[in-house]
Amino acid sequence: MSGHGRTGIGLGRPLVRLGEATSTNDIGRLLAAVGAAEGATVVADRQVLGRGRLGRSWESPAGGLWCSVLLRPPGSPSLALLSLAASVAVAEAIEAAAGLRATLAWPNDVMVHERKAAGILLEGAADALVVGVGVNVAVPPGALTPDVASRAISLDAASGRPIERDAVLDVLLDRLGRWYAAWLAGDAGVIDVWRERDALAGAPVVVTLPGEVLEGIAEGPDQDGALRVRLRDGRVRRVLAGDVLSAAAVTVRRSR
Ligand code: BT5
Repeated sequence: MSGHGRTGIGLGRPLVRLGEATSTNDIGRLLAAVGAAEGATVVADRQVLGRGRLGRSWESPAGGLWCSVLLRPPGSPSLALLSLAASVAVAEAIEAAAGLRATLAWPNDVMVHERKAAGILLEGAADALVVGVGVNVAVPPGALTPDVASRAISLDAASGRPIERDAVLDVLLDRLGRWYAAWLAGDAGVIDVWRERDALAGAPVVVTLPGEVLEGIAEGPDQDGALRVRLRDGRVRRVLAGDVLSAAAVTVRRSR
């Protein structure tokens, strides 16, 4: 059974609403440290130090959904698969709340009209996990730096109608609760659902790893959540962590 049918784990209680935070993941980690229950959620109108992966920053002006959810899975589980499950939950939430088709770019970009609508940052916090989700719900392009604005998209602009941040949050917590329950139960069905949304399947990609750059064709995630990249000589490399960009995106960047 996949996360679609399963009864979800209730998330979003308590719900802490802040006007401003450094990063909602910071608050999520604090909640973890003081023993808050699984499902505790923080949402901020703005983040002044929003972060992405690998030390990158996440621009978080007013109008977006910037939130973090505390999870307390038992044992030491596979975070790669949980990260994919969270991406699927975000894509489904965007579709349900805004009526937009959302695709996924490994490991955790959620794309609408081939631009980044949302990102996910999973962090360990003592004996807990914090799932940070950023969605450009109603972020005016002028509120982002030009470089980010040129690759980002907001749900209201993409759908041509106003979208409520809390409507996205409600459905996100529901979808995340279902996919989290499926993942806890060892259900690897999320891989197939992820693959149905894969924006990069069959596309030429450039993968930047520490000390190495791979060029090849993306073949989607394997059963462990690692990205399979077919190199020119036919060999397949599994990529566990790194940056994946479509070759087209890299060409655009190089031509500047
Ligand atoms: C991510 O990182 O995509 C994870 C973003 C997670 C943000 C949430 S918001 C709530 C919680 N609290 C936090 O502090 N973080 C989480 P990564 O794959 O590393 O992508 C980062 C890159 O996305 C940046 O280097 C920019 O190029 C781009 N970017 C920054 N802000 C953006 C935005 N608002 N919309 C689209 N792209 C953005």
